[in-house]
Amino acid sequence: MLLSKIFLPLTKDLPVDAKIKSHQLMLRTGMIKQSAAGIYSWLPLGFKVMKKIEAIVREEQNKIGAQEMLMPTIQSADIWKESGRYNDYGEEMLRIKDRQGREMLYGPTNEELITEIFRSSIKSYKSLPQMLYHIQWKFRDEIRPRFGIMRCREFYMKDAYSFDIDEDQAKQSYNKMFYSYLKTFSKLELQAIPMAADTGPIGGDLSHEFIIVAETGESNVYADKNIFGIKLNNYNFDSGSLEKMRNYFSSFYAVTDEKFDKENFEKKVKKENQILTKGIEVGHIFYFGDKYSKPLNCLVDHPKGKKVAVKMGSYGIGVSRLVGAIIEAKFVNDVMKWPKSVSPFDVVIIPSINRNNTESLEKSHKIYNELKEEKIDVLLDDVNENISAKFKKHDLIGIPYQIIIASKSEEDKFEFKEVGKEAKMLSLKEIKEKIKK
Ligand code: 5CA
Repeated sequence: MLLSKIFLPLTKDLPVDAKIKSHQLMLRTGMIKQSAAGIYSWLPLGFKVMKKIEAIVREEQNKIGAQEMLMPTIQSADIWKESGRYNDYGEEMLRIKDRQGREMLYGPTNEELITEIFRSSIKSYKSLPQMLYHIQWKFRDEIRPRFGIMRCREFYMKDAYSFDIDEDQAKQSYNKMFYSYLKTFSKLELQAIPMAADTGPIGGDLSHEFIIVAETGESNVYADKNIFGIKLNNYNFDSGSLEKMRNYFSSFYAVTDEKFDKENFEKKVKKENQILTKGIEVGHIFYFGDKYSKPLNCLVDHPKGKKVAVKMGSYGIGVSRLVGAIIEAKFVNDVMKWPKSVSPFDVVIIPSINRNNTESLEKSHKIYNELKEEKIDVLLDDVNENISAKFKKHDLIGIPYQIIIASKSEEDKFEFKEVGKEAKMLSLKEIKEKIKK
C-alpha cells in the first residue's frame, strides 16, 4: 500500500494521559482511537496486527483439535441465574433489558452459554471429549479501565471450553491447552511463563496464568529464574508426556501475588535465582470440573450406566491485550520492531524524496510493484517529507524490514535494513529471499 493513501492518523505529540509505552505508541501511530472510557475503535493499522495475532491463536487451537464456533455477545440472564453467577458477578457485568423487559447481559465470559449449548445436544460419553472455542468481544465494566487496550472494558478474547467424562481425561485436555498456549506465545516471539494462579470468579482448583515479564505489567511476579530457560520440545499428545511437561514447568517456583508465600519462595528458590518483577497476563486457563455442569444439569451417560455431570475447563487468551503486550516487550529505546508473524507489513520502502528529484520515488515504485507480484505485503512511504522525519515515523510504526532508496542508489543493489541491525547492500532477489524466509 501507499502511505499517502492509507488511513494512518499519526500524531507527533506524546498523548498526555497515556502512561505506558504501548498505549502511547498505539495512539501515536493511529492503531486505536478511544470512543468512551475503556472502549476503543480499532483503526486499520491496529486492526491488521490484531487480526494476525488472532490467526496464530486460531491455528494453534485448531492444531490440538479445538473446534471454532461463534457465540453472541448478548446473553440471556436466565442461564446465569441457573449457575448462580448472576448475583456473584457484581458490578463488572453490564446488564441490559430488552423492550419486553427481559434481563440480558453483555457477556463477560461464556461458561454458562457453552454449557447450555452442550447440554441440549450431547447425551453420551461416546461423543466425548469435545473442545470448542470462539474469538469474540467481551465486556467487563472494570472499575478502573487503564493503559489503553491492556485493561479496558470491551476487549477481544479467545475463549475455549473442554468437556470430558472424568477428571483424568479433563486434565489431559487441560495439558493440551497448556502446551498449545506455550506454542502460541512462542510464535508471537513472546516468552510467556505459566504461573500457578488463583481462579477468581471463574472458579475451580487448578489454574495457570501465562505471564510475560514487563515493567509496566499489573501483576507482581515471583519466580525461579530457571523457568525462563526451559526449552519447549515437540511433545506427543499422549497423556504421559504432556503431564510430564506440565509437571516440569510446575517444579519451578513461579507465581503472582495471590499465590505468593514469602517463606515458601525463600525456602524453594536459592537467593541468586529469585526473580521479583512485574508481568502482563496474556492468557489464563482453568479446570473447574462440574462447577457449571452440575447446576446447569449438563449430564451424559457414563459407560457404567449412570448419568454424570461432564468435567469442564475454560481457557482464555487476551487477543486484543496481546497487541499491547507485544509492544511492551518489543518497543525498546523508542524503536518498535514487530515480530514478523504479526507485523502490519512485511517491509517498508523508504525513498529519500525531494522536489527536484523524483528518481528515487520512481525506483521505489518499480521495486514496490515487483515485491507485490511476489505476494509480499509492502508499504511504500511516498509522503513528501525529509528522510529523517521518515525514519522517526518508521521507528514507531515498527515494520521489521526497510529498503532505503536514495537517488544515487546503485542500479541493482539497495540498502536493506532489519530494524536493530546494520544495513546491507543487497540485490532485489536477495531482499525477497530475506523477507520470505
Ligand atoms: N472464562 C475464562 C477463560 S476463557 C476467562 O474469562 N478468563 S480471564 O478472565 O482470565 O480472561 C482471559 C484473558 O482475557 C486474560 O488472561 C487477559 O489476557 C484478557 N483480559 C481479561 N480482562 C481484560 C480486560 N479488562 N482488558 C483486556 N484484556 C482482558
